[in-house]
Amino acid sequence: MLFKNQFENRISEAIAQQSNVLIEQVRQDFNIRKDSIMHRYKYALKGFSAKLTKNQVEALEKDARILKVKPNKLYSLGYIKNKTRLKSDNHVLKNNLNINQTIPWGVTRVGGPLDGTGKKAWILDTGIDLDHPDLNVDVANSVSFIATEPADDGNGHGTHVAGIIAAKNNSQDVVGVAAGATVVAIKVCYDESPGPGEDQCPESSLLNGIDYITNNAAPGDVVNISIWGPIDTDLDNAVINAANNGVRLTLISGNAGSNANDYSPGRANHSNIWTVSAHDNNDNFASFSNYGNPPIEYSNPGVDIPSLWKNGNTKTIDGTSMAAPHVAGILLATGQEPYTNKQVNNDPDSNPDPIASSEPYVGSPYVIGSVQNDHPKLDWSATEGAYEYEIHRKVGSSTTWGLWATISSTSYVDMMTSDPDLRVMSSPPSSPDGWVAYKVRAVHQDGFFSFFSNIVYYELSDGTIVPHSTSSK
Ligand SMILES: [Ca+2]
Ligand SMILES: [Ca+2]
Ligand SMILES: [Ca+2]
Ligand SMILES: [Ca+2]
Repeated sequence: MLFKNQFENRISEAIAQQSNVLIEQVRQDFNIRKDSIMHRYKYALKGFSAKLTKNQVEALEKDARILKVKPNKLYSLGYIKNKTRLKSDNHVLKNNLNINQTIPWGVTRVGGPLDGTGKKAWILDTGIDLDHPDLNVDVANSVSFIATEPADDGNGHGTHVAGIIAAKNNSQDVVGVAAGATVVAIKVCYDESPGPGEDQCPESSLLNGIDYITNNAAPGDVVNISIWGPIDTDLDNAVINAANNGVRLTLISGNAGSNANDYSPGRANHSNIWTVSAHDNNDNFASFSNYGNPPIEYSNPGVDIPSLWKNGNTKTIDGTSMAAPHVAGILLATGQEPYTNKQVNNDPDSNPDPIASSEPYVGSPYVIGSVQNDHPKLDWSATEGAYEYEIHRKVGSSTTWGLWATISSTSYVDMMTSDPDLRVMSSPPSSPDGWVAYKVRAVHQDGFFSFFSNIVYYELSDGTIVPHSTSSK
């Protein structure tokens, strides 16, 4: 049940209190029992959910204060439930991971692990394993909006999402993108599906979770919702209003392998909302992932993702559920919009989603050596994302590379090596430890480096300088 005059902007405690008064008036006017009211919404939307009789519904619909009365919808967790796995069985993985900490490929792919200490992520999900040894859980702020179940995760999905964002950097299990960040469990989904293939996250609980974080999350916090389902403009408006109140949210595109605009809440757009599709460890778009720009901002790792599980365990699963938390971790640890680090292959919408990362992609130069007026000359093509280039050099049999020059052009003649002493340092030269050797790397304007180029070295052969190039980069 939603009231007219929904919020469009920042909500004050006074306005929220007005909502409370309105809910109570309507409750009394229509003789709705107090214990029939399940959820009261006052920060992201204005209304309540309740068990109502048909007569109550019909009467409420005629009331001038009321915008609409509608039945509850069900939403899904965004992971692939029925995938067959051989070796990544829960216990096998658990044993392997307990010997040492594993750095999941997805964390590496997005430039992690980063330090998340002191940052906070709110996770609307099946709850979180509140005493998982690899997590810092804010138990005091954790809450369940599933009346019959506590915030402690009885499923595993919410703990998995929490681990991707914030697993501790220690000697066990996995490490998260924003390692050691604090996670808060907002339970909005039942532990178990009511039946095979059935959905387990009631919209009424989801709305209450969004309402709660709108009031409780602080600027800089991030909220992850790895839940998807049918189009619902009230759900869309709730996340947009949370975003209007300064909350940053990461959402999933969904797992139908179809248009993301057909699913809420991921279809909602706002500058504080990031909707995420999934790719595998070859940057190939995941076949199950929904697509479409908008609403999708980024693609991130969502196939074969190891993370934490209920009861102190670990598990490897797939889904756009696993992709969004990678963006949440970047937002949390860096406090800024992610960099783009290449883009996905085979995006079905032909508009390849950029891959979010804490580091920009900086293309490596490939250097071609030549000789100009008896001096070594280096040439390379301008590389993607490069601001300037560093030329590193070593001479003779030295094993030490040193920074030789920093330039913004893509061509360089080393006039200094006209020194005849340098020319006779090696006889005969052997690659790449010959007379003089060079390698180049690109520098992004924010200080990130590319990998080094191939090595170009020069030898003195019968009195002539001859360039050689290593074939590999
Ligand atoms: Ca760990
Ligand atoms: Ca969007
Ligand atoms: Ca536990
Ligand atoms: Ca796309």
